[in-house]
Amino acid sequence: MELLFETIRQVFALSGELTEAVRLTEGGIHDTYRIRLDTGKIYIFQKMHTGVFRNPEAVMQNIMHVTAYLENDNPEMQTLHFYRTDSGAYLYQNWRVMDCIPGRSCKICHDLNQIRKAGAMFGKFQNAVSGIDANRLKPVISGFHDTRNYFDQLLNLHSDLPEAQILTKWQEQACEVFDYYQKHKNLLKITHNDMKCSNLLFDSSGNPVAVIDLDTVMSGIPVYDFGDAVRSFASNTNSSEPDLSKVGLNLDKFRAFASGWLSQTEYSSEERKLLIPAVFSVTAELAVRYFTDYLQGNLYFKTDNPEQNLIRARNQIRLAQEILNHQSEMEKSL
Ligand code: GN1
Ligand code: MG
Repeated sequence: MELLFETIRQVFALSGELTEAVRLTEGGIHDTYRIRLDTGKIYIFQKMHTGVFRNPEAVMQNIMHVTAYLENDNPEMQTLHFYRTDSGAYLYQNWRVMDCIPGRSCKICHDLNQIRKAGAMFGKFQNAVSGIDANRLKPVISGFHDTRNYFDQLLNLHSDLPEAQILTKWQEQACEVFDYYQKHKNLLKITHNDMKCSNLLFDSSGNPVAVIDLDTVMSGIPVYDFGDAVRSFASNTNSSEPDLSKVGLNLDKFRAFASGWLSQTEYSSEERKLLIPAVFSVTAELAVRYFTDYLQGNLYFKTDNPEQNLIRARNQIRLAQEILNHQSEMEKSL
């Protein structure tokens, strides 16, 4: 590995000697390393999963457009900075290099004040990117939040496991928000599409500093970003927790996140009604995605063992059930 990192360092013309390489395991798709050079500078070296992102060049073009837009429109917002090779490319054998933004991410967050600030930061991000002309960004994973398609794919696998039965029963309810946006395509906007807790960096005082992971910034369903963020911020556990008795939705966390989010975003009354249903839709969709990947041999999400995607699916099924149980309380507190 060290030889490869040294090649990448040279290809991207980074000066200094490599002193430390640490594998980061939070991301579920790419291979990611934090690289320290003797100049004191710290970089992220990341190999893109081209089975998931079939056109990594298009991903980088999108990111360049998004970061340039943010730097111009919201200069106070820190964003990602990628390096180019001598020939001007952002990729070398599907590896890319970016500055490591100082800050820490969390898989689960318990401080309500921090969660409220996170809601405001993510809301501000959504507000900012929604101004990008959708024609400028390529759909780098087609049907990425096509909830109906994920459910149809699962049905086609004819699984008789209990998880398949629960999920199938939920299909129509889970697809309501997606179907609404299919009928009102003018409401689709540029969104983050992966607005989970760990895609926000915080400083040591718990203030959010930057939204990271811009790979899937493209046209999407605005309320799904809210749903995804609530799914991860308001959960009692992270999605790998196997003990289902611990899995649940914390309403205080939900209220904290939602108040921050709504301080930065605006919706028509019609769209606002979809915010809470979207929390269920995105969670059920992710359960289907994990479960389908398990049934198909774990080709999409990174796993440490063959059962991990099944454990994740069960966790998200339980969380989706908890979301349904608390739906009216969430509605009331919006
Ligand atoms: C994946 O790679 P990562 O961890 O940022 C996935 C998201 C899921 C998330 C669940 C391109 O994101 O859709 O919500 O895992 N990204 C892709 O943790 O499929
Ligand atoms: Mg991602």
